[in-house]
Amino acid sequence: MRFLTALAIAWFAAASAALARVGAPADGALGFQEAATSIMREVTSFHNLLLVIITAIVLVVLALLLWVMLRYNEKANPEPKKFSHNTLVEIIWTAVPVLILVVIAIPSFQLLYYKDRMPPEGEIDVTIKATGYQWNWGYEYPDHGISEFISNMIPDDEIGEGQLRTLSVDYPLVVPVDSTVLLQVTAGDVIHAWAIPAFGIKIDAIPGRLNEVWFRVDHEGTYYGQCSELCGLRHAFMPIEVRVVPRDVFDAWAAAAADDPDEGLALLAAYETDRRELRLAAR
Ligand SMILES: [Cu+2]
Repeated sequence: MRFLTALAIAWFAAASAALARVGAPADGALGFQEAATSIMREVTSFHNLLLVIITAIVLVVLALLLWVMLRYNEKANPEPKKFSHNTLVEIIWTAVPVLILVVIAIPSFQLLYYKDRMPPEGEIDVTIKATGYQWNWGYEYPDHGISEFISNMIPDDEIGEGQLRTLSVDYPLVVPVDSTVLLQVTAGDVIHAWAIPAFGIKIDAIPGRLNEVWFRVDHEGTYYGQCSELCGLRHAFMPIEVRVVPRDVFDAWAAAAADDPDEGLALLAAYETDRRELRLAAR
């Protein structure tokens, strides 16, 4: 059985060696991280729409300013006119901003409700409960019989190859690719927030309350985020790492982790090693 699992993992590692992505901040980068969910793609396109609107407004105002400064300065226009109202211009400068706000509001509310509406129960593949603590995250998979395991940041002096300082953890959250995940978020002490930029997800973790969010990752890889609600001394050191793996690797991991979390972790490490070796071999 173990041999078969290893074989299956090696095969999936081969299939996915080229596909895996890293969702993490990069030096000197501008803009958002590459979108890994439909939610983040919508966020990005809404952001691009705002960028167009903002640029257009800045250019129009700049042009108006230059026109007034050049055409109506004291030298070019020594005799100023004395009128103080122009009904047409006043209607335009009231109506145009209203129209701009409507153009912004429609996609904004569409996006808000797209994120907010939970998928029907039959479409949810995995349910996870994330609990924020001072200062780490606990993850539980109630439908897979995996009781809570704790995800701690790797200290600076223990960072290994392929790991990122203040982002990598000792036990990542594991989810299958192309599957709908329902994430329930709460906290055990103070308010925290669970956030992954590449997923377009940021949700408060509040003691005594269960918040829900959904996502569906369409690219295999490792995605990083951080606690995003100031929660105390080590707020900056409770990162979130999500490992997105093929469905079969997830199933194998879940079966192993339900017995013993460490066994699940070993399986995950084996998959990662195989994939890295294949990636190196492909170079
Ligand atoms: Cu926190």
